Amino acid sequence: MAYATLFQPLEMGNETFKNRVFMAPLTRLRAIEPGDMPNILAAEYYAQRAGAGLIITEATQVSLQAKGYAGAPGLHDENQVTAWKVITDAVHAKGGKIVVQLWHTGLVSHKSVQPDGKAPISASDVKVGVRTSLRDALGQAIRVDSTTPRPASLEEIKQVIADFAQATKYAKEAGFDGVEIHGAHGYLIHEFWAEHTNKRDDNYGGSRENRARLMLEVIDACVDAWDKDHIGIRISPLGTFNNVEVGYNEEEATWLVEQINKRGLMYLHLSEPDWAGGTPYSTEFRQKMRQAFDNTIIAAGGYTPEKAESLIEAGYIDAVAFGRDYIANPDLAERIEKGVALNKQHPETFYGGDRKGYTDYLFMSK
Ligand code: STR
Repeated sequence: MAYATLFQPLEMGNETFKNRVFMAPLTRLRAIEPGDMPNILAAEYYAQRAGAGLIITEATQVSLQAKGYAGAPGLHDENQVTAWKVITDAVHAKGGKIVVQLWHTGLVSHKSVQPDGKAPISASDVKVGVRTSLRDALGQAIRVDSTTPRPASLEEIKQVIADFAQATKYAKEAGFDGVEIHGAHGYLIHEFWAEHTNKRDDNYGGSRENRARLMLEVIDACVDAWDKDHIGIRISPLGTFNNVEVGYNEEEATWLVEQINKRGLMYLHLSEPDWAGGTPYSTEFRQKMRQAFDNTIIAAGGYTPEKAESLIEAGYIDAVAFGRDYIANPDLAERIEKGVALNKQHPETFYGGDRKGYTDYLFMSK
């Protein structure tokens, strides 16, 4: 079972990536509080996975206000930059490449993790019925209903955009190979895009142009802060995760990707609906995505290597990102290439905890 394309190098931005088996962004909720510092174990965890063509980090806050989960790290102060530098150095020392995924969690947040104890911001005050993960007195992850959000003021929207730009500068300083904007899964940027959660009547709501404005302004600010060759974006068209997108609209999704395409970004990362039980993309929709976007398309969501290989060969995608398989297999790319069986996953250690289920999954025996 030799793969013809999965292990071909890929040109993206100004760089060459050694293969097309990428590590998807994976929240692990092991960051240190207070301070939202990546855990020192994260250097070992990511370095173990340096065989991936590209590592996309766990989603990382652009500000204190962006926080929604206890244990997700931030990239909004110099201490965090110093901590992330240890991680990027460890990955580079093993010949890997790593970008940081930046998010604002919007309505998924909870007032207890907000800097001012207020309700989290969103486009509007729509409650969608979603849960987040906080920590109890012993530091264990506990699931809690998110706080009903309040509409962001225009000043707060400006600040969010500035925070994404500043985090992008910090990412460069911390030695990352780029930045991925989290525009998917019902977090803040997606909440502005989705009609279900955006009831605004100003320039940020109503028409598709207005609902896309936050996403596109964030992209432009990040490109200004670094350059287009180091910025990618993840979106989840036709998905309904976190109860945000309601109803499929292929035409609007295609229009959005066309607007993103005008920015000439390093890549478009599509989180497909399959992983969360949604309807798989049709071939026609894949064709539309490919036509709308000129640069690299990364796909993720319940992929097998075989499916990835055939869609790369058909020309619809360029690379695949694996999530849960990368949690359980530090050497996933090497295993796929050699046809070696994968480790068993332990979902009870996905979120929170220590090295168990984090840095202790075994490598294949040589
Ligand atoms: C959804 C997709 C995404 O972009 C980021 C995350 C990270 C946190 C996850 C979340 C996920 C799914 C729902 C989870 C949450 C942590 C707690 C929450 C698993 C994968 C629940 O248990 C309801």
